[in-house]
Amino acid sequence: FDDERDSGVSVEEAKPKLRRPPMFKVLLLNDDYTPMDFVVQVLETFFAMNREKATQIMLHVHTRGVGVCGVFTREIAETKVMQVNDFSRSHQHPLMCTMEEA
Ligand code: NFA
Repeated sequence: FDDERDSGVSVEEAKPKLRRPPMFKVLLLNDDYTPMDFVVQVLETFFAMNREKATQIMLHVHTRGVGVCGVFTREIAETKVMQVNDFSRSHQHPLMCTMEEA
């Protein structure tokens, strides 16, 4: 029982010093060669967007040069970037996906 007694550190009353993890925007960059349909396919496949949302984001990237695909914790964002860039490369499109802290 000796190691079960109250240590003096309150479990119930201590302020839980929990912090939200850093968040990262996953970005898609415009280029002159990647077909619009391919970009829409990427947004549907890797970011779970419906056709309408994917088309809206694709057109935003096309006209503004860059757009946000989603905001994720570091590991998820890194995985998305790798998956999209591998997929684009495997289809020989120059589409570029990057990330930056939100
Ligand atoms: N700009 C590309 C085209 O005209 C389309 C595109 C959109 C590429 C968004 C990359 C990102 N075919």
